[in-house]
Amino acid sequence: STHGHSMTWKRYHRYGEIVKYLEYLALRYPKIVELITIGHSYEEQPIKMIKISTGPNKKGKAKPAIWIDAGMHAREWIGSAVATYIANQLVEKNTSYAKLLDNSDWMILPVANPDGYEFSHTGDRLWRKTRSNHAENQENSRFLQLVNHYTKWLWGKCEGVDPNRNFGYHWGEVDEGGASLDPCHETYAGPRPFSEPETKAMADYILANKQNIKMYLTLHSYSQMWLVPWGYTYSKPSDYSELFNMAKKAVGAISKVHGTDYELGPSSDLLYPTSGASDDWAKGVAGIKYVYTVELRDRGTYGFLLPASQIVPTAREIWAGIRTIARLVTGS
Ligand code: ING
Ligand code: ZN
Repeated sequence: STHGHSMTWKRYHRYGEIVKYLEYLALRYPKIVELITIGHSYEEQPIKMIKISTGPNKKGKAKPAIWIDAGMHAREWIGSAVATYIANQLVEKNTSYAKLLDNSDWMILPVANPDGYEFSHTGDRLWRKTRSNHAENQENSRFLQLVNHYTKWLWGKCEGVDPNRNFGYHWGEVDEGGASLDPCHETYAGPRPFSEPETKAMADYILANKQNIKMYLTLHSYSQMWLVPWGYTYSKPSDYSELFNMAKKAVGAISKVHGTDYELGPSSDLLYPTSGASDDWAKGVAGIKYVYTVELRDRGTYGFLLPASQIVPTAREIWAGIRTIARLVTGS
């Protein structure tokens, strides 16, 4: 195209096209966009993100930052599309967001699980996990290895780990319903915390920047929910009411755009208790105060197969919600 990239937000894009768009942004807007490779996936694809910053504040200090990741679960394509839409708004319309960018930096990782994302395009559209193989090298009995081998051959489901059960906070505590220690299960937590290069790369980058990150957002789908920690327990963090009230403002701003309703509450209540999710880790270990998992459209009509015609409306409403609270969190 004449733009030097192929992003349209009218269809879902492959990982290569998304990376090309990030590269385009860094090349075209070098003063405000930094392209960062935080690590490599199991299949050795580079895991790329961008940092958007108009520079240090007037006192020469780094600005408070907002972190957004998406595409942790392979089949949840809408999250990655929304993440690149937000990057597009902040960078290509930076003059409209001058005040916001005066007061905040943004770290955007559109595809946290590139191997899974690609496999959901080429192999199994409903793939969720990473693409690693731990079943083979586990200290299982030869019998279990044999069973695993044939289960895998029959079902092809034993590869990979659920990245959103692989983070190192209360990891592996919940082993029922919401998480599993069975490699062939959709919510397999992995052989140990951060067994996946994808979750390790993300966590390392966040830890290295944790003093600046004021809000951690992770985009998932589907069900239209704005989830507040904790996931691993039914009890609430001591600052739950602050997190809840901030989230209420996001949900209010979302509904103003097209009237879309997002349910608000703790993930353990609204969905199911789980352990090893990234939001719990971001709060419990990285110490970031405002931490949310956002479950995007829809409520199940199309589910994971959300039509591409809903990318822009979904992105517009979520961006309204995010920028509203980003201003409050960073004091813009
Ligand atoms: N949902 C999230 C999942 O990882 C979630 C919901 C997030 C539960 C955080 C607990 C903690 O299962 C999807 N759709 O992935
Ligand atoms: Zn998900």
